[in-house]
Amino acid sequence: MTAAPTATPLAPELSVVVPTYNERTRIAELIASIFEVFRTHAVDGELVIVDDNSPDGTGDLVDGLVPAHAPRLVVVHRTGKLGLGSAVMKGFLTASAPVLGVMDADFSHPPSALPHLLEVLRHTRVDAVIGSRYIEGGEVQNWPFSRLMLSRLACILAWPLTPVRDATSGFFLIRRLVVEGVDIQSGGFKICLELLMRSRVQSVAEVPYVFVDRTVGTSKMSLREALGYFSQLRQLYGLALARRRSSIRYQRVPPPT
Ligand SMILES: Nc1nc2c(ncn2[C@@H]2O[C@H](COP(=O)(O)OP(=O)(O)O)[C@@H](O)[C@H]2O)c(=O)[nH]1
Ligand SMILES: [Mg+2]
Repeated sequence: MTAAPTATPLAPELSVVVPTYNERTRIAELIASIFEVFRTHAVDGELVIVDDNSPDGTGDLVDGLVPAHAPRLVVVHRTGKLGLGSAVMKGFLTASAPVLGVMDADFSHPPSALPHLLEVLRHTRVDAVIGSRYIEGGEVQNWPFSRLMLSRLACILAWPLTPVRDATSGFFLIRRLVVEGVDIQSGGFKICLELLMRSRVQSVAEVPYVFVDRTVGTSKMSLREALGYFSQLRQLYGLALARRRSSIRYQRVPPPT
């Protein structure tokens, strides 16, 4: 008897990268929810979890879920906490779809919004679609006032750099073609802004969504990350000055009705 030839699955249409650090409590629920959204919306989607050796065992837990979703669930293990931005870039390198997405592991970014973001990308031919808290229809729920102010300030400081109102969003889709080979300088939280500035993105759509703060686990945002953002901004302003102007075409798209 000969072994059956191994079927080579077609490449997925969308790869969603989820960076994780100590997200054990809800990661299984999130994975189930994302695959359910893929199934009900007929999206051939891949999920790439990039875990930084979480002390709470998130990586091992996800390893155990791989057989149920193979080959569409992929886990990347890194040796330690190396930063959200570099985790996303590592996930992009591992992902196999022409469209790459990013979302948090804590349900702040609703999996149910993924099909709409993908639809926008399909129908407008833009290079990236950003889920936005800060355009009409977008909202932040349950953040303490201080965190909301910090986030608004971070966005406003980036306004002169791109037309995007929520350039510090952690929820977006981008075409692989425009990020391939791109080097990021900051490994930290604001990977969306970094990619808007350093990738070959020429057109962007911003779509509102409702961000709901995590109900379990703790945020990995820290003073160190906030300070890192200032040095990232300094570098990106330098880049913008050297280029003189941003050439990104911009549009807003309403949420699904
Ligand atoms: N792999 C990896 N993931 C990280 C790191 N820092 C944060 N994350 C993940 O990135 C996402 C965003 O972090 P989160 O704590 O939710 O930040 P917040 O939403 O701004 O409060 C979550 O899924 C975290 O688990 C890191 O250093 N490495
Ligand atoms: Mg979060």
